[in-house]
This record gives sequence, structure tokens and C-alpha cells, in this order.
Amino acid sequence: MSKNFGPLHPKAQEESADRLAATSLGPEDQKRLYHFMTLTRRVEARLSNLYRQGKVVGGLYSGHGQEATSVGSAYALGPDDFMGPIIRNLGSMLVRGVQPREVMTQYMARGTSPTGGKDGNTHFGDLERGLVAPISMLGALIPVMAGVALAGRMEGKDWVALTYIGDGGTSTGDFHEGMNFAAVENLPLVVIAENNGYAYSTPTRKQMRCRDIVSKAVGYGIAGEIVDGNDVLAVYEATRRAVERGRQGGGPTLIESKTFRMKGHAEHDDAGYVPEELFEEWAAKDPIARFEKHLLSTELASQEELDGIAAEIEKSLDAEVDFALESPFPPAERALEGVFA
Ligand SMILES: Cc1ncc(C[n+]2csc(CCOP(=O)(O)OP(=O)(O)O)c2C)c(N)n1
Repeated sequence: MSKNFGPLHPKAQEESADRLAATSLGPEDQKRLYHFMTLTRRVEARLSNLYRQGKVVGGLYSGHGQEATSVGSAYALGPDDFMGPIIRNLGSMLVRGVQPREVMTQYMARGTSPTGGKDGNTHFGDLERGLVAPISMLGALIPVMAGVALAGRMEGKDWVALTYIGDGGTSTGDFHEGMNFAAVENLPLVVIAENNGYAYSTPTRKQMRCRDIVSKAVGYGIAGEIVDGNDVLAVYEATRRAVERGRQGGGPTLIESKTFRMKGHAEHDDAGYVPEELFEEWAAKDPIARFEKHLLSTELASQEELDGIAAEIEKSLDAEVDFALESPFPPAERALEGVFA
């Protein structure tokens, strides 16, 4: 077990609010992190508009506020590693090489989407890019990704499997079975538990007795770490350590990311159950604004450069949205193609 964030003195908390973890990443990599976090937020903002125009088929699930966890963790993976994202990990998928147009066409169920309009939101994978498809069943990816880690060992490969789980998801049977199996088999599995305070509308204290999710690592006899989930550098460093541990035969790691979901469970949920003060408290710790301040204060980037990155993203997204809107829905005759169950 490593770090544990106890409550800080309010003054110390204020002073440290903008300070980020020490990192081994150079300026170019840090600017890439900024690019991916900004891209994630802007893609979701575009999707939110499209949802309001009735263009999205099904729900829209946002990772707003959790971009640092998705982007920082995915950035720590090597090219041959595997990742199984869940619904709020759009940022992880973008880091892994998913293009915004794949996400737009998928959310709008167009024939040009990765599933040809057969599934919605981010429910698609691509093993070539080391991407195992997200699924809706909470916890179900944990045993699947433990299996991916085991497959690597059986094939004599050194890949690591990384996946995510929400605070609510850590109470499922699949989570326990998958973690326990990975632990006894000493598999290179990294699990990022995103503790965003609510499992849909259920506050964390109402669905688990322990204060920190990371306590569960003790029960499995594996390494665990708590990380400030709104600090992209801290998330990157913790994941990098866990990935190295897994690759070197040190077994699984459970990383608890303390973060916050700045929207409802999905776009149709107004999050009326979350007290306003909590939104205000977490807005002050916004991962992108914090990282922007860090890049400016350390002079790793100028305001002009950061504005340029954001402008470039907006321009490219205009084209991506147009592509998706101009894409036709799939023809009815293709409905059964590639359907196995
Ligand atoms: C096995 C299972 N049970 C219930 C659900 C319905 N469900 C979808 S999301 C959700 C809450 C998820 O909470 P959490 O894991 O904390 O993730 P968050 O939405 O807070 O990011 C529930 C109960 C489901 N998808 N799968």
C-alpha cells in the first residue's frame, strides 16, 4: 500500500489545489496530455449539443471532470498492452487511437460507425489497437481483462491489461471474482477504480462500508494506491508504476482515483441529487484548468500555444461532425451481418 490522502488542512488544501505531481514526462508529452484532455471535453460537448438536437441514438454518458483519470492512465500504456475502457473513458479511447469520427458516427448509429450502426455510444473495440470493447454490465470487464492478462502469459508475451471500474461497480460479484483470480494468478492486471462519489444517484457511503476503495486491495493481497484523479500527472505516474509492476511479475494493482462526475449519470439525468456545493468544490479542481495553470506557470507552454491546440481541435471537430451527419444510416439488409448472438 502506498499513499493515503487524509483530509488536508483547509489552508494547505487551498495552497496545493493547483500543484500537480512531479513527473518524468517532458514538455512534448505534457502538451499531448493537454491535447487529449481538451479533445475529450470538446468531443463530449459536441455530442451533448447533438443529443439536444435529437441526433444521438440512445444515451450519452459523459466523463466530464474525469478526463485526467482517463487520459493520464491510458497514456501510461505501451503499444502492445491491452485496455478495456468503460463508458466514461472516452479520453482513454482517444489516447489509444480512436478517432472522434468513430465516436460521433457510433453515437449517431450511422452505417460508417465501427459497429455499422448496430451498437451505440462507445461500445466498440479493436484488438489491433489493443482495445477491448466496453460493455454495460458493471464489473464484467474485470474477469475479461484478467483473461487478457492470462492469455499474454500463456503466449509468452509481456503485455499488461488495464481496465476501469466505478465505485458502484466495485460492489459487484464479477469485480470480486476477477480481482481474486488475477491476484492468485499474479496476473499483470491494472484496475483503475474511479471513485466519483456517486453510483448513479447512490452516494458512495450508501453502497460500501470502507472509506476508500483501495482498502479492497488488502483483501486480495495485491498492491493498491490512491491517486488524486484530477491531477493528470499523478494518474500517469501511478499507472506507469502499476504497469511496470505487472510487467515485471509483481501482479495486479488496484488504483483508486478520487475524482468527480460533473454531470449526471447520463445526459438525461440532471444530477439533482448532488448538492450544489459539491459541484462548486470540484469545479475549483477542474483537471483541465488545473493542468493549464501548471503548463503556464512552469512555462512549458504559452497561452497562445494552448489556445492554438484548442482552436485546432475545434476546427477538426467541425469536419468530424459534418462527416457523421452526412453519413447514412445502415441499410436494413445489413442488420444481421456480423451478429453472432
Ligand atoms: C451488473 C449491473 N447492474 C446494474 C447496472 C445498472 N447501472 C448502470 S450504471 C449504474 C451505476 C454505476 O455506478 P458507478 O460504477 O459508480 O459508475 P458511475 O456511473 O458513477 O461512473 C448502474 C447501477 C448495470 N449496468 N450492470
